[in-house]
Amino acid sequence: MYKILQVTCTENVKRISSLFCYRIVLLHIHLLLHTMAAGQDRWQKDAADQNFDYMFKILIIGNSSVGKTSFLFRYAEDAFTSAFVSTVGIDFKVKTVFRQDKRVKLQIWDTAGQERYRTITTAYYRGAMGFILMYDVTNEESFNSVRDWVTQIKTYSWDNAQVVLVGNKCDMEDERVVSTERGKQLSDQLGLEFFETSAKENLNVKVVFERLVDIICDKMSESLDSDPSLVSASKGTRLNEHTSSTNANCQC
Ligand SMILES: Nc1nc2c(ncn2[C@@H]2O[C@H](COP(=O)(O)OP(=O)(O)O)[C@@H](O)[C@H]2O)c(=O)[nH]1
Ligand SMILES: [Mg+2]
Repeated sequence: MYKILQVTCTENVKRISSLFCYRIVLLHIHLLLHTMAAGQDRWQKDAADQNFDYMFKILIIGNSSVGKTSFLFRYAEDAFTSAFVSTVGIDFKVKTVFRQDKRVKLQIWDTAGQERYRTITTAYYRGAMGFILMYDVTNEESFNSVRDWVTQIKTYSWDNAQVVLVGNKCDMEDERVVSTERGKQLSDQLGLEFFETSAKENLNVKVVFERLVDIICDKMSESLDSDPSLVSASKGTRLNEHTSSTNANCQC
């Protein structure tokens, strides 16, 4: 009798736990679909807004927890939260900047968890014209990963993609392990522009985006000067189709 009761109990526990697991899986699928639907909606809304001269896709990459989401949040919403909330799903924000009378629409993509496994897909890199490659000045490992991230960019993005190196969390002076000099030295070796920033204290955040836009514009002008067919032919360029030929000579 005791044995029968025990078996029944065990089976019930199994049934309940499998039901519980099933519900968790359903919840995850629901969340994923919701995130994708939200992304899709935004895509459609953004695509409909044609009021810009150029559109640049920018990616923020770097190890997990260096501050990518906070950096984007600070730039797009002018806010900061110290709570660590792991990025879920696909996320991007759109911000329009004005550079020398040109409306430049930035579509800024935040890595969504994949950075932990360094499995950011080619689809994510496709069409990106600029990268903000971020490390954390209080985290040696994130600094040591910078070269790997550069390799990823070289492998998956188009040749003209522009990159700036960013050492974030420069407000945490007491916990700093990567000096400004080492950051500068690495950026020189890699041929990248370099900034130290703080998403928390809002230091250099806007500067980084604006500088990256300027670098992309300069590169576009250079490419056009040498070969005007380059811009329309390049797979990564996301110029507005309605952009006139005079506009295409970005005067940023
Ligand atoms: N002190 C300080 N903390 C930061 C800064 N940027 C991000 N953080 C914190 O670092 C943690 C990870 O940030 P998060 O943006 O989620 O990193 P991500 O994984 O690269 O997206 C969070 O607790 C943030 O509040 C910064 O500039 N200064
Ligand atoms: Mg994040």
